[in-house]
Amino acid sequence: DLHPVRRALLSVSDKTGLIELGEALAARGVDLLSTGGSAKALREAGLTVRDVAEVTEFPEMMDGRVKTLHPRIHGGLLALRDAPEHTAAMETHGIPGIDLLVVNLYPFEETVAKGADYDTCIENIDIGGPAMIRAAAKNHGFVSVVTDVADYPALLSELEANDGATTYAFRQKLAQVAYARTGAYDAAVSTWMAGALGDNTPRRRVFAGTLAQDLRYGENPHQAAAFYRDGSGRPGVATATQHQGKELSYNNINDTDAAFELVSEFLPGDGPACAIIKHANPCGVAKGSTLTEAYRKAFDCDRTSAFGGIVALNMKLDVETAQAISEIFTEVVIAPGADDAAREVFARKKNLRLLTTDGLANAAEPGVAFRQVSGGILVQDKDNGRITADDLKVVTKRQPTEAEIADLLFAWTVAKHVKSNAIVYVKDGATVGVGAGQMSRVDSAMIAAKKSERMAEALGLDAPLTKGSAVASDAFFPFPDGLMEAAAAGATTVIQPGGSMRDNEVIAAADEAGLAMVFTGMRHFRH
Ligand code: 93A
Repeated sequence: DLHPVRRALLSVSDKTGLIELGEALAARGVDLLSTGGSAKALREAGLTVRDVAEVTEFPEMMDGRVKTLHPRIHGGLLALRDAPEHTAAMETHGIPGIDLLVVNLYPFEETVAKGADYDTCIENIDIGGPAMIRAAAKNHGFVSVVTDVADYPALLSELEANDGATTYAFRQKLAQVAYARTGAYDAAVSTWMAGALGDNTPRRRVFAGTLAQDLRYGENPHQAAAFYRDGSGRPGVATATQHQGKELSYNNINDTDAAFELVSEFLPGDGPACAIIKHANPCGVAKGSTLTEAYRKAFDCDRTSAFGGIVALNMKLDVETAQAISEIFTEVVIAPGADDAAREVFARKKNLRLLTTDGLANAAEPGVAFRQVSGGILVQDKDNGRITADDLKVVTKRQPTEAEIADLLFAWTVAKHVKSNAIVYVKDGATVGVGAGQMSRVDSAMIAAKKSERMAEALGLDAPLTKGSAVASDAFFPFPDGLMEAAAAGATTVIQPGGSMRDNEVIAAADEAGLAMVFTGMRHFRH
């Protein structure tokens, strides 16, 4: 299963390592074929190279759109070397056999990430490259195809170990990697085009990603894992700059994303806001007159859980807030920027990771969300639903006051980011109890209230902060029991979607308890 490498075609956009590779191949007596820019670079390094144009007897034309798309090239990649008919065709038509193809594609993903205009992105769609890669990969019985600069050393070791040949297993693995590359490439084009068209429907969508990082492990140490960038350039954990601390783990990335997506709901124009996340759920979210106040209020929701948490801020981190955060152990802080003085404070905290982003994520922006199930993938619109006071329908006798409405909307926004069943108590622009992920809404209401009681004890308060609070439920109360649980905890206003068969019973119970309740007409399940 050994196949000797006698001729190589090198056609690369990213010229990293090209000269060294060309030299190593030439030293093995490999014949070099190459396209315009790659050939030029190799020649300038003193190597002997044959132009593809010389083989095809066609010049590279149409701004390079047609260079390698020719039977003399594709025949050389596709011919079965052990089929007499194929070798005869090579002979008749002057087709040189190509044993090694080294290609990396026009940098489409990078061009999109740079925010290039439509025509520039289109021009950066590589056609000839993927065609050659797919041809060579199909013919891996004979041809080696290298699509990643990082694989050059492995190729050279393989040639070294096999006296200038490659093994079948090696070529087969390269082929598998090659199809992953062309698949991801076209997926990136399709995803970009959907965005350019403003078409965000989940139908006919495909996942596209480029490897950002191999992770040490996944959710647990026995699970291997990797992190991919989707190429959207959206501000967030995938595109953030890490200033200090060790590498983010799988769980860190997941939690940092949850924190940043939540805090991005609060535009800086509406004042400072902070979200603290544990296990993908908020354990404290608050607005404040300063960032420090927002952090402290968020922290006071559930100090126990906030330990080792992930903090997201909606504004540039300042020194005072950095000092406040430094008082306990925090895994990650993510913010749209950080003052130098704030960074100095963190520099003393070796284990803390500081990430800065280029602005907040646009919470209203449409997007697609993927989830894997056994044997399939679920695709849906990202939940970018948002409401304002105008969308609320008061269903009780008592009308909420303006201040109460502000807390209701805040609670509702937080509930959107809490795993269902979600119950969120809010007072004065800060969560005071979060009930997440319970199978029963009553239990979520009860757990959140219990936690608030415990926090009140720790803070030395006379009564839990749920007293006089606003409560949000991510989905309707199917029965009055969940609502009664919240009322028992001291909630005085309620926000929920409405739409239950028993809305009348629930509204009657709210009136009985003297609550003001509003319906949103929108649900925020999050599983
Ligand atoms: O415009 S293309 O799609 N048409 C082609 O026939 C073709 N052949 C190779 N682009 C083509 N390539 C790409 O050119 C390769 O995939 C590689 O990315 C690039 C190398 O060009 P140069 O050697 O001129 O820098």
